[in-house]
Amino acid sequence: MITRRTVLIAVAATTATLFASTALAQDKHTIKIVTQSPLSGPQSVIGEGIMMGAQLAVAEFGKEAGDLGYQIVLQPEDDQATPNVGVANANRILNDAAVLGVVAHYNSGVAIPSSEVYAKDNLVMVSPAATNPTLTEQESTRAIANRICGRDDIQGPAGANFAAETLKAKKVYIINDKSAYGSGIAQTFEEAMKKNGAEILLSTGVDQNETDFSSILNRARIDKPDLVYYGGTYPQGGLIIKQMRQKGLQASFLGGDGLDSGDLQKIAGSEAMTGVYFTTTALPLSQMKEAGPFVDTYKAKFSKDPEVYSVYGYDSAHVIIAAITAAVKAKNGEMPTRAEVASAVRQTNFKGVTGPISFTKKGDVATAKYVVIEAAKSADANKIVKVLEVAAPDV
Ligand code: ABU
Repeated sequence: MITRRTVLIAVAATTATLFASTALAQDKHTIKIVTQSPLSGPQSVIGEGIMMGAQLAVAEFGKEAGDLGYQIVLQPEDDQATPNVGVANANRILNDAAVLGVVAHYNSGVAIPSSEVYAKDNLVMVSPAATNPTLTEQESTRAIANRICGRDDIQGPAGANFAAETLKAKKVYIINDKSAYGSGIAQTFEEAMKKNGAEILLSTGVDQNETDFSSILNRARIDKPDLVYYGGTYPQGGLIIKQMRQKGLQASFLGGDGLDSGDLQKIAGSEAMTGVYFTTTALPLSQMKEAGPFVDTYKAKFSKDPEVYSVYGYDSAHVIIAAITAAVKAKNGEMPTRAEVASAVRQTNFKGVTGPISFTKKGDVATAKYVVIEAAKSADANKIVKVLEVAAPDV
């Protein structure tokens, strides 16, 4: 039977709930997600793209945590594609208790030492693009280091198989930028090319700030390699392509996903792009089935086209936001610890825009795509030559 007393208790309870949720809305706990990527310097086009992708994810997926009383905010940091800067930022970030996850880094050479810092306090990182195997092979960072892209111990040999089988490359020049990424992928490419019976005429490193490749390319005019392979990123790769063609070298040019930027053609010049190929761990956005709404929202918000790694920044942030939300729910609304968020990230199992996302025990995405691209005069017209889907090694 409903009595006056029952009604009063019900009204009081409703008022208390309303009051509590209003107070919650006015005084939400802040949880920070940091992006660390190059926001200045030659690789800033990619770094900004990753940061902007993460920004969209926070706007879109932060609402559920908001309903639970937590406001998720994004804190962008500039690692300048430089290991020392990434590590210094990582140490500062680690001291901010509000930070529960990091979308980082673009560069493997920055990701690997920075991950050692994050691991000191179980701060989880999800990399959109760092492909050097060491990132997920080192025991010391096993609990916190994750990536949603592929690995160079698969990407390098995939490039070598394409070079041998399709380009029929027999005499090869290999240049790397001495970074963890560039030297690592060049090494896996070289080993696979030797197994394929190719002759390596030159294998050498160049400083990352080098802009004049005359001495190598003058030698190539005499040696006449049929392929130049480059391990490094698009700002320097674009210059090598441009200078090759200026010197009349028509050899094919091949590199890894460090070349996967709309700026490659802008730097090399569209007329230099014949015979240019790269492997990457991402389908072009135009071919990614679920990317339409992401691309439209990105263009509307930032008035520019996304880079392919922008959507990997978006999915990386989505992984962390979903893990934070799940960890808050698991604790009945209490603030989760960093270790609990790291553990929840490893339980991820959803379909991102980039594809299905779940992680191996090492933190690699369970299955990654490896794509061979024939670069066209403009990035919009790049052609897919081959797509492989390969399960991550998890021994
Ligand atoms: N994977 C593309 C280039 C970034 C890096 O791994 O260093």
